[in-house]
Amino acid sequence: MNFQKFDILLSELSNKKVLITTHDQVDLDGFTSCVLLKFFLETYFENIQVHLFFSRLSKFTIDFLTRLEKIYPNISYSIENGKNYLNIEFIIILDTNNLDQVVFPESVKESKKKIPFIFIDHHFNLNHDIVNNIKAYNIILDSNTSTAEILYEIFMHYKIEIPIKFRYLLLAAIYTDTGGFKNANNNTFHHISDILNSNLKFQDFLMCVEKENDFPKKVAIIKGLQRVKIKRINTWLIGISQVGSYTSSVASTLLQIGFDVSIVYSKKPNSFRITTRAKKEICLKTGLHLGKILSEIKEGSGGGHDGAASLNGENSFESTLNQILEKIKKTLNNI
Ligand SMILES: [Mn+2]
Repeated sequence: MNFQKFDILLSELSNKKVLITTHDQVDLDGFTSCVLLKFFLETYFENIQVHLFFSRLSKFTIDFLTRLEKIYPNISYSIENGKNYLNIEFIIILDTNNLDQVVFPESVKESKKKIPFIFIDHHFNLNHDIVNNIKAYNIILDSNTSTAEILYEIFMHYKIEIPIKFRYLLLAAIYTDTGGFKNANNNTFHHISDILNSNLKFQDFLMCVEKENDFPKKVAIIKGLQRVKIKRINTWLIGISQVGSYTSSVASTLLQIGFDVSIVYSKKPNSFRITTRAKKEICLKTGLHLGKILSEIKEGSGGGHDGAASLNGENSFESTLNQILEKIKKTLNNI
């Protein structure tokens, strides 16, 4: 990470009223990164007003925080949604670099003032120009397995101690964003080994993060498996299926049972979502990058990583699905 650039950003932020936010349906990586950045800025600066805004937390995030608070009653992450977000002077958007995935508070939406913003993220980025985005200050490191690790490196660099409750969050963010370490790299484990200390037992943490599948999710996975269609390209297997919700759980399950690539979609009357997953092996051997493929589709708004990406769209479902499949086939056939 380029800390010279980050130092300039920090000098820009001093004495400002800053809003920190993330993508909608906030996952643990988005949540953790926001909470940590707020804590960092408030520790680093004496005079800064930092506000957090979460549009909606995902069910998994809420469940994790609830389980953690039951085991460790002293751990409390006060979320201050609903505050007034007037006169915000700078916005930092974490864990996404796609404005379509961000829901801003009403007062920010209505504000006539042009508020500058930056992204801190670990998803593939096409480096487009966006109005009010100060591109030079964006921190987009797609070699990191989570945004939380970018935050972790910031704490290390400025030698700020991370309290135990934030270590739990860091662990949870990294664990979930790497699919239980399946997509981790060597750096991920260096970070994890630093984060775990004598007060934090990995097995205690696992109890909070692992839980029995809930019923609707089980049904979605079983239906998704019943409906799966198989496409074979050389020796690679692509699984395509449809469910009402839980597209990402179904897509991950398809990889577990033997597919190399999975495409799972869910259709609503006026919108659709396509979730894709690929095994690390196929990405490394063929150069397949699902995030890149999905971000190139003009009909929808998509992006992600080489092995995990999703797209939301409103119309042209059939042609979008075909385009994705064709692009995947093309990559696999080029080998
Ligand atoms: Mn993330």
